[in-house]
Amino acid sequence: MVRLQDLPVEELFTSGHRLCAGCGAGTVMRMTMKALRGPTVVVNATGCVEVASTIYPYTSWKVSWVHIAFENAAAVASGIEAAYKVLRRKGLWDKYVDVIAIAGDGGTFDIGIQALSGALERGHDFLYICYDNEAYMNTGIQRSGATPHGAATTTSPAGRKIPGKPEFKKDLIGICVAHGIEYAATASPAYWNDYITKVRKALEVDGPAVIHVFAPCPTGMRFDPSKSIEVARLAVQTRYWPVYEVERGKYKLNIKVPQPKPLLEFLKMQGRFTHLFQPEAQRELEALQMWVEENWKRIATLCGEKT
Ligand SMILES: Cc1ncc(C[n+]2csc(CCOP(=O)(O)OP(=O)(O)O)c2C)c(N)n1
Repeated sequence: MVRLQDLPVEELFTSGHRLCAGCGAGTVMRMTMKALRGPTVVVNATGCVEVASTIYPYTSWKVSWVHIAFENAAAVASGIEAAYKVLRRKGLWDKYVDVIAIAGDGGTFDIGIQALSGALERGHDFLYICYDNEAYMNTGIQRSGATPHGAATTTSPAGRKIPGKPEFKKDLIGICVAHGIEYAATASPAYWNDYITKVRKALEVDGPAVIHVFAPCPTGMRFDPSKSIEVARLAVQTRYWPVYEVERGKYKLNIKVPQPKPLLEFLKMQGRFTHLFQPEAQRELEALQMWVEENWKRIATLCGEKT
């Protein structure tokens, strides 16, 4: 586990970007850059981080950075990794360059998943980070495959027709692990040393690695911007967001939560769940609670923990 004093003072993701106050993804990017081990190329799919960090003629990135389409972060990262490999083989380049693909949940769970699957299957040596704010936030809070059951978004609005999103969240890590990759993990910015340690570990893997990190969004999840890290911590402490890693198929729970806080504490902080507290939405609330419980049990069992 890294310690604060081990981290570089230099900021490679700088201030002055246009992310919203309290943006969890911004904090995640800053932390990510603290884990680098040498020359790095960041491949950034369209999304909040990309649109808000590189408004021409400014940029917050002090590493090589390329903007690519919403759907192909993993494909472009594959190409860059392969190009460096060829240059090294031909003796035209001697340095090792890390490649990090960064995309939101929309760019990962939905539209980028085939590119991600292909890159994982081909075994490219890169790190893929999905920052998950649980909706298509920069285009106006539309639901994604990562939006939890019951959450209100502009395309799953809570009203008389539906009480928020009817479907449940996809198991991204399960999908990635099924490709037989060496390293996959979840993380939360409230546990900064766990996250930064994982980024470094994932970079050191010789092959593809995936990190799925929670990114609280005050604008889309509707909470006070000063509470971002509190929301990120509550996600873990209510067992909503299990923090674990999978190394060569072996699951390990990194943050144990022996005495979970009530899920309601996490839900009540966020405007996207307000309607669930009406008597007529009782069933939706229970369904979400059940999902959280079952998901925790499933992960804990895979990790060899008692539930
Ligand atoms: C093929 C395609 N469809 C739609 C869009 C419009 N678009 C750009 S970003 C985005 C949503 C991004 O959502 P997500 O990946 O979750 O990132 P966030 O905005 O939440 O950071 C959409 C729909 C696009 N750029 N390309």
